[in-house]
Amino acid sequence: MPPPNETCQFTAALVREPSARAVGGLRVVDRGAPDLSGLRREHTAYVAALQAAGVTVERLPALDQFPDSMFVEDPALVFPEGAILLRPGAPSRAGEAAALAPALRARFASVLELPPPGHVDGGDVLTLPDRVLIGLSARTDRAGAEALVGCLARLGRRGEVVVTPPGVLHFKSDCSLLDDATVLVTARLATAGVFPGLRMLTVPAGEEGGANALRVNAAVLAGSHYPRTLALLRREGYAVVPLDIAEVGKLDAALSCMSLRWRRSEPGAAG
Ligand code: CIR
Repeated sequence: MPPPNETCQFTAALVREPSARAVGGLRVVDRGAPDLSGLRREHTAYVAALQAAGVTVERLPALDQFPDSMFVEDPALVFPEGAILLRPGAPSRAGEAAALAPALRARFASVLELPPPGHVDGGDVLTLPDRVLIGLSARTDRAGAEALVGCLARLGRRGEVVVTPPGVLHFKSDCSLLDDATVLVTARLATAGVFPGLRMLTVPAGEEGGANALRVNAAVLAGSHYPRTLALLRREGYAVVPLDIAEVGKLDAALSCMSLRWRRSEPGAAG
């Protein structure tokens, strides 16, 4: 019997259209400049995959003043019980949380704000069934992570501060939750001891970028450029949906970062 999968059940998602300036987004690793029509094509296919998985997707308009704003996962966290506006760690992305605030306030009865002075990117935050991991990184500092533990407690969730492997942009660049009992991880994160009690599937060497997959209801969205990771997931019985992420990959992004996803808690509730 497949493991239970409550944590990756989603009914709703927010995405933001890529800006015409998205090609100027941040890049730590130079894999060449992305192509705007390719970014738009990949984003459109991603939205279609979320919809095919049973999610109602709402599209927010592009924001030209924030080239990276299509990566809507980084300025906020969302849960069935409420949302948290974060403080992204890259100066060029700092204003994205305020830009997202009206959309979240319209959809969630409770919207908390991460208090200053620390910083957290949503890409560093992995929600597990019983706790929320917050990876320290170049974008997420100790003050931000500890403040986030406080915000999570207000929503009834337990936060735990962990460390992102050196040289990795975001904690979730190296891992994803596949179901309530299983994480997909890179070898360098598998040895960090941060997933006690969970089964780990390790992506093959050379396919580290494949660790950022996205379980949505019955589907696992995964980068089509990682054939051995796709084979591993299929062997384990997951319903894999391969997606081209070559252009977003040039902006150090993959699959979790292009949406905020949540499960509407009960009929009639906000969100
Ligand atoms: C950045 O450096 O912030 C963007 N170019 C990529 C953000 C990707 N976000 C994510 O993986 N959560």
